[in-house]
Amino acid sequence: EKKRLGLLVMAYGTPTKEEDIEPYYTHIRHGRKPAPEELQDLKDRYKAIGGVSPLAKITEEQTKALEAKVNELQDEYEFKAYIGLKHISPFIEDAVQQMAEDGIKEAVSIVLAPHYSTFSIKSYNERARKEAEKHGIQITSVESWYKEPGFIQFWAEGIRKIYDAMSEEERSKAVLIVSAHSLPEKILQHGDPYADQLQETADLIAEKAGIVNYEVGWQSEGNTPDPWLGPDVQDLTRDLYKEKGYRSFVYAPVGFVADHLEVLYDNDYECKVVCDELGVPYHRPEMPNTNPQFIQTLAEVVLRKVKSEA
Ligand code: FEC
Repeated sequence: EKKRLGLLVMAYGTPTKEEDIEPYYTHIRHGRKPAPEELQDLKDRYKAIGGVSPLAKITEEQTKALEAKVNELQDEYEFKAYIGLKHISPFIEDAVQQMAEDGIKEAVSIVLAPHYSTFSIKSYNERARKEAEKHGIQITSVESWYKEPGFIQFWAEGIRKIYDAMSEEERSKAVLIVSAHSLPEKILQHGDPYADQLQETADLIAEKAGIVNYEVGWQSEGNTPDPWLGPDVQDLTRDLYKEKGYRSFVYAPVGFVADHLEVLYDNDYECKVVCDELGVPYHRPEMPNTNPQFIQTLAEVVLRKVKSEA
């Protein structure tokens, strides 16, 4: 008889219909309603990527694929997956509650974001742990998985493909910009590893892909008065063009794992606008989504966590 384990897969979440955009945005802003023009701006961005974000569907597909993979790779445990979202229903708490109703006593959790930060992974994990405690569920949480060889390999291959398709002339003037979602700079005062983890990811990917010219950048920063981690990828693009003479730009938003607003708009539209302005090619490798090598990597991370606790 296999042992039953809950697999809590946590992700950011996205509105699936227009009327959900306001409550979603309000939740992201810790309960402060956005001003009408802020809300309109967000609605316009969703419109620009086709109305709704593909993220909800991709999170579901990733979760299903991960559940199947962890069950396929071993025969000691029977995993049942639950999606718990940060900013929209089903919330993390809903997922844990559902586990309790299903009689789950032990669970493992993973966040669909590679880098640890007090602002992101820590808050996901704490919400899961708090709710699990209420129900007497024992939960262990993966904290980060940004340097998994399979993950590095995934990005290196996508990047390599782009560079291999370039003319020699283009390749010699190309630069790789490795990025993640910006966070308020104040996280650094508390020793947050987020920025170092992104740098390490960039170093590992560049080495694996054999890319010498690469830079780390930050994207999608919030609309608040306090300073955010920089340089912003758009400013960085202009600076690299001017100061280092690069004439082809390859963007690897490695802090994300799916096609969604922050990639389809902030990279594919906003960064591309800057590239068009400068008259240089814009490139972006595919996102992990349900790539089998990527799902296999996440499955191995989950199983390793379970075995280390057993
Ligand atoms: O709907 C979609 O397709 C996109 C979903 C989405 C992902 C995502 C990932 C991250 N965020 C992180 C931090 C912040 C901080 C703020 C913030 C604001 C927004 C807004 C939207 C949004 N985020 Fe997000 N983020 C996604 C969507 N995010 C929409 C609000 C409008 C805007 O600023 O663009 C600022 C909050 C504030 O105002 O105080 C901070 C981090 C990640 C990557 C890790 C993760 O996935 O959890 C960190 C996907």
